[in-house]
Amino acid sequence: APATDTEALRQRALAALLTARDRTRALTTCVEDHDLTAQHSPLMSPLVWDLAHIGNQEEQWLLRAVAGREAMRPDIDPIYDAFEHSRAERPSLPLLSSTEAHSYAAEVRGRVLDVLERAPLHGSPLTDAGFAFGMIAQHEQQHDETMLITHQLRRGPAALTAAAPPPAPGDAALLPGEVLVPGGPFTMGTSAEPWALDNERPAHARDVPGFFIDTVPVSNGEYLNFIADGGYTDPRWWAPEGWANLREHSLAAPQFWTREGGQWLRRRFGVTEPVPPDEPVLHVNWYEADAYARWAGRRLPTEAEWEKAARHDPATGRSRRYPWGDTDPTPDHANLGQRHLQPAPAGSYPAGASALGVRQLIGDVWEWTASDFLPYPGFAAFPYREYSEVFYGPGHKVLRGGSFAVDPVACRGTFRNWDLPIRRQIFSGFRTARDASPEAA
Ligand code: AVJ
Ligand code: FE
Repeated sequence: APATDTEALRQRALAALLTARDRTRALTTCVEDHDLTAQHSPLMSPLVWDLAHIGNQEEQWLLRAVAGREAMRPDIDPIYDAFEHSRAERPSLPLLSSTEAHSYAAEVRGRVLDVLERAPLHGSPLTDAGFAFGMIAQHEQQHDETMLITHQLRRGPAALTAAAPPPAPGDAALLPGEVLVPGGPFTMGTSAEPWALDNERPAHARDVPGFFIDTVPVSNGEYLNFIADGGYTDPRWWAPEGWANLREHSLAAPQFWTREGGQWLRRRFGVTEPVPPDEPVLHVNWYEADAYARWAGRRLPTEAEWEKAARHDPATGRSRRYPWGDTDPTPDHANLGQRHLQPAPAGSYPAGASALGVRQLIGDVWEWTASDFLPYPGFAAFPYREYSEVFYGPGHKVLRGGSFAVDPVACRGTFRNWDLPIRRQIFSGFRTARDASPEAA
């Protein structure tokens, strides 16, 4: 590769690593030590586990795999291997203390910066275009989202400093309710995006018949109509497993909602407020999204439909990197990066609209799709099976688009997230779709 390209890649990798560490530091220094080592929910690790795991993954991939260094602390590898111990059992492991975890992560990072200065960013699949550095920046940012979820589950007064609310949309009331996506093939996935993870690859043609998709994510106001219409008391809207889960846990509204004096309130990062009707609904599981869609006479979009709505440009026939085009996200395009600790009102970010006029596909809330998490034709696990391959199958549903908690480095039109259909502590919402009649399509 020409030297200038290599220098630009090095700068990009450096910036991505530094941005991730700034966020990690903010999330792990705003609470007292006991809040770092406590388990705030059996669904989550103690924050101090995420912190040392971030350092341990960085050590394994950038110091050992890329630079061939010896293990710094081989004794702690099993403690920070996500497959050895469930989240629920992590508090009982001999974890590094918060001081030790901070200094371990800092020590690893210091050595990584030396490696990055000299590493050839080409000549091996792991380092081509700085992939391993980009992968580790994405890994850290994914755990920064995980840690933000832990903060949301934590009881007590707010720990994170209040962020400015996102900008209100000007023209939301004028938007059409849905957008027609014409039928035909489009290119799904990518073979060109240098830091795309294994499950996004390779690019391949997918034929998607015409369909209509909501212009904006489903709002709290719309979701309240479902609740008021008895949505949580009528099994006819629910998949059987979703109904069983609802009964077992007495679900009656999204997570973090409570009803007081005839009004719905929701708690967010230690603050309780009336549910804002114009915000996209958040903290619903796949079954809730599926039931709402059925109640509304619609359905969830498939993963391929979601990606076609986000990337397909009918004027050129090609797929864009992002809904708005091929340029990296700016604050005008989307609500990303924990800049605002909440989704923007439905209809925001006109500059982020897709070629067909669909809004807020990137940022704000992760969007449940109808699809199971499955490999694309030609998939090859890289660089490790445990990132994607071991999760493929009918147990996990795909989420797309990223939330306000996702950093731009870990978000693009092809990025795939997945979770169990009962999960709702994640920053999940959804939009609905319907088939187009043959004439319309
Ligand atoms: C892609 C969000 C499902 O958190 O389990 C972090 C990301 N993988 N460390 C997860 C991940 C390994 C992953 N998700
Ligand atoms: Fe991890």
